[in-house]
Amino acid sequence: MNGAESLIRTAAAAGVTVCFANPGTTEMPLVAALDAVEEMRAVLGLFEGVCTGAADGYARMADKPAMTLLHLGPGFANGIANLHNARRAHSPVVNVIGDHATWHQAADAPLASDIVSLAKPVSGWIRAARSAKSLARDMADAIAAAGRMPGQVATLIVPSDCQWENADRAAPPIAPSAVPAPPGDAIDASAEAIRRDGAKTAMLLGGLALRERGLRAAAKIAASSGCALICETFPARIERGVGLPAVARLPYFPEQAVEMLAKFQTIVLAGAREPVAFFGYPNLPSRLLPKGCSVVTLATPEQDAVAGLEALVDACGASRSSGVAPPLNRPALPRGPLNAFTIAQTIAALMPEGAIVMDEAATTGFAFFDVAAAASRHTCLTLTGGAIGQGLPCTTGAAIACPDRRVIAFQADGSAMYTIQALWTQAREGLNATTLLCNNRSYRILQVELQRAGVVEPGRKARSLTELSSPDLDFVRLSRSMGVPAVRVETAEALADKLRRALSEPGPQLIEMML
Ligand SMILES: Cc1ncc(C[n+]2csc(CCOP(=O)(O)OP(=O)(O)O)c2C)c(N)n1
Ligand SMILES: [Mg+2]
Repeated sequence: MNGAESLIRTAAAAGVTVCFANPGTTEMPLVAALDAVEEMRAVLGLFEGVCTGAADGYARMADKPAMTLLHLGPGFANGIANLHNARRAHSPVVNVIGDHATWHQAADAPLASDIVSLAKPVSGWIRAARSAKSLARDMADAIAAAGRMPGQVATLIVPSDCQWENADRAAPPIAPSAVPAPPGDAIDASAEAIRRDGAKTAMLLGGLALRERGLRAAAKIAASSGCALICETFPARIERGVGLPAVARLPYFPEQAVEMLAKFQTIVLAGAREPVAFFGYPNLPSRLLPKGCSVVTLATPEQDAVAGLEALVDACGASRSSGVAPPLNRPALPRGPLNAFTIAQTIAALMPEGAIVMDEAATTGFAFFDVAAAASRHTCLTLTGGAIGQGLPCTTGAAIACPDRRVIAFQADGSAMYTIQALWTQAREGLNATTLLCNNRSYRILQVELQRAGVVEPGRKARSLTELSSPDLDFVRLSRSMGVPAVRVETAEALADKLRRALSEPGPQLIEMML
């Protein structure tokens, strides 16, 4: 076998069985090797940001990495924004980037570039392969470095001669290092703070703390101590819905976040970082906690927050408290015009048990989190790193990771246009992905930010940079042209009708919601 085949066989043996690819000439031996390994699924993305965002969504749902296959520096660069989101999500992703043959690199051919420099800001692990014979081991190391959730982005650069020259065999899997449990004194300090400050304490939950086990443990602590439960503003993945403890979400705008946090004397961080404002604004703080508030770290995002919370249940003597949430009434179907509330209620009323909702709805999404607490059990994924264009790719990867679950992309229009070609991949792969497209014909959030900056009457140029009109986008035609059936709706009643139908049929569909 050649180096390429040894790499793909090594990946499959380690359980990495999906390759989101957009290859070129420097990856041809790897492309050919995919056919030699039955277990490896090859998924074409028509832009590298689709591949990297899909790998992120896959990792969040599968708790293991997929690989991407990308073309030299420029191809990789196209995928960086969604790798930035993956890094913020602590998602394990293995990038394999083809490069010029080792002996061709000195020639500085047109596609040559400094791939390592491009990879550094988004990768926790980087290696450039040196020979075909060591390539299998390089791949095993990359997969181990990427780890599980919480993991990291690992980037392996593979010159084409290392792919086509002879190799001996695949490498056996290397177990990723275990996610470290938080130290005992972190648990003691958290227990002491909660005992001391009771209802003046908030636990800020992030990462694995937002899975079912973490939420149930946190709910026991809250029930026994009176402490508040708040989740980070943009969780990578949170389990939600009827029967699960509800948590408040830290608001996006710093004024509102400061207000929510003002009454607390102590914050216990469980898998979350200390909260900071999303942006700096004149006269607003960077840190959001009130002056004098003490910060106790139970578990960092890199540590096992579930183990920390479960140990804290015992340390607080909360094991007999209830982690069971009181029943909530499922939202009723609304009537009338489409807006953030009627859309949120319709989705929450109709989404099936086990749905996965990727929320990149931006300003149309603000009502959804609270309303969806009363929906069927579901998983919510959000835009961890703020780099828009993640929603449709992440949906694609989540649908590949969970073929038996329905994935709903709750998707803003401007953000959709960055990676709209993910729809084609959804059609080609026959994924159960339903896109609910919020067409407000604008970068609405930027119009809000202009107002916040005191620009009451934006000028012609400022308006033109925040309006998505002239020409209007037609998402029904865009979607159909990529093989995804689509309809347009203008009322909550029509949305309910079309959504019910879309959710009952296999394969992807798009519903364009006119706001
Ligand atoms: C990669 C990237 N480019 C640009 C931005 C800046 N940005 C933030 S929100 C936004 C527009 C969002 O518009 P849309 O998705 O239509 O949502 P709406 O605000 O209309 O609800 C832009 C351009 C960003 N966050 N990330
Ligand atoms: Mg918009």
